[in-house]
Amino acid sequence: MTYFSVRMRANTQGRHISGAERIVDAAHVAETCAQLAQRALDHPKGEAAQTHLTVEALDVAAITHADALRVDVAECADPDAARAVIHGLLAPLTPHVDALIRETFAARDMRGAMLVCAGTGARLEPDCERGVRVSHMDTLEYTQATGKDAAREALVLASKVAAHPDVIAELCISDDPEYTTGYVAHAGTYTRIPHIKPAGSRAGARAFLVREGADIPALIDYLERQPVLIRTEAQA
Ligand code: PML
Ligand code: MG
Repeated sequence: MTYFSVRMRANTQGRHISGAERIVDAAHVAETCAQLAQRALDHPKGEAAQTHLTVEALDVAAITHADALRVDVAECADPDAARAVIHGLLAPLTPHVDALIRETFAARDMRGAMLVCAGTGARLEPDCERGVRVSHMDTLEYTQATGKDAAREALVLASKVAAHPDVIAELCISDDPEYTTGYVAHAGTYTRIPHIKPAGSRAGARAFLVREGADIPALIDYLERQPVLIRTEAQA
């Protein structure tokens, strides 16, 4: 069977509004294009002025598979409690945890994720305003998605990222002002963190904590271009 990567990115006067993508078979390409185009118009950051859709046939032999992370939920009543959970999860992994958390909350409208060296705290991506956009991933079995399904999509993305041996952990705060659940992914677990930011906040970004000495061009190539299908629990 032929698979297609269907990708949408939308902006208004250069400001990133929305991006989403699927990997689907030929029978689902048209409806996926329609759903993603509609999403760019419905985004809480505003109706996008420009929407770009890409449909790309994939080499089936190049597609790899990975297991979904295990999902856990932290008990957090407010953003202070959420920060304490994030700190508790990431502090054992890097001496630069405070800067990592501060920078992730300070970022705005990035298309992609920050790459942060666990050993030095340095940013590793070539364009720090844009970040590295994780692409070419979906669940192994086709799942019907009518609108934005943030939790499902984030689990798929985080599972692809975590499958790379040079990524130690991920911190994610949605840049959607109305979406206040974020997560930390580490050691096979995706910990959902409610109330990570106040409703209405424009804060939001992803940061990947990367092993010191990692081959960064190879890691970026994997994150941006390697097609990966994720086995979820239902498919195991
Ligand atoms: C995003 O908006 O891209 C990030 C969504 C984070 C989802 C967290 C969750 O609900 O599990
Ligand atoms: Mg987003």
